Amino acid sequence: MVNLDALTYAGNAENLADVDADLGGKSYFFERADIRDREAVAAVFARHSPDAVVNFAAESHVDRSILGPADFVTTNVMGTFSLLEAAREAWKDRPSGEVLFHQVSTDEVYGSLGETGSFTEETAYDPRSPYSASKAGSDHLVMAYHHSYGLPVTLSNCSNNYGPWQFPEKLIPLMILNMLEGKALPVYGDGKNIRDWLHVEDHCSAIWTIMSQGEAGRRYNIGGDREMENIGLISSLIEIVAEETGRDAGAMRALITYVRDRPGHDRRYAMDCSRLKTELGWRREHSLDEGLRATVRWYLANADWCEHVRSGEYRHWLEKNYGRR
Ligand code: TDX
Repeated sequence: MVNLDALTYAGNAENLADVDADLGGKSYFFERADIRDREAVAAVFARHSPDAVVNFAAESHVDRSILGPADFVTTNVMGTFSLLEAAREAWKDRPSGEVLFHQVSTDEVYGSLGETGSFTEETAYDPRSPYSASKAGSDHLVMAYHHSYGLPVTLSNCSNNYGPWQFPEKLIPLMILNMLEGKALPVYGDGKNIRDWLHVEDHCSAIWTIMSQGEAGRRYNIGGDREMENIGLISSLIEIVAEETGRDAGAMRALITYVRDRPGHDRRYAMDCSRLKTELGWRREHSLDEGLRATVRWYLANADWCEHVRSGEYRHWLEKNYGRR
């Protein structure tokens, strides 16, 4: 397995230090490179001759995309393009059953839902943030490479992930760490936006299921069937942190601070995952209640990691994002 990563602000070599110690140089290889760099990507293909590519690489944070869209367009669109070109060239003589390009995407490309309904794989793309527009663009390129060049591809659109190792700009780790530090818990708008939450390990098992059993040229929705209003989720986290640490839940509730809404904030996402469940038999393993508790415990047990990732750049970002709200 080759891990190609540019290690930008949210990347951290420490996350895979254990894997590197056990398997590095044998069945695991780390390549520091930027997917926008076509020569570097081609060189990685030449060195390792991969049979499959899983494109996890992306600028992924919606608020960052609103403040500075350029990296989203270049990394997500042009970066995916350079991976596709490398795969097309490297695999031109390979039968389609032997190689696969899997594109990891998001529910956000489908736009925003009202109070009812859910996104299916037939829902038309309607992205509304620079982030989701850049993911939509890259998804279209992936499908175009399938139709135009016969590249074997699969694509997955997943709902919000949570779990260990998540960079604390995302809602759940940000809230946990701010609770532990007695800092304000910034809730955008009225706190009633709805997200569907899935544990990262369930996301990975779904991707593996699609790669091993899915049909080339097809997209698959992935979700947790677990919709929550943001404010409800934050309240659950407060209860869990109180139980796990003995801190006063009332004092943490007093930290909730309603701030100006995210511009263009999508109201609700919900995924219809029946294709993945009925055709490929996938099921999630983690319930949200158990997964959130395990996540809180992980952040409590990994204070050093939290300190390392909350770098100077990260503090600067928090000032920029929340300073104007
Ligand atoms: O401080 C906050 N306060 C707040 O109310 C933050 C960081 C978020 N929110 C709200 C905005 C969203 O409604 O919480 C919800 C979740 O926010 P994020 O963690 O920023 O996730 P979201 O915007 O929903 O997008 C995430 O899920 C889909 C990922 O960042 C995307 O990469 C993924 O595609």
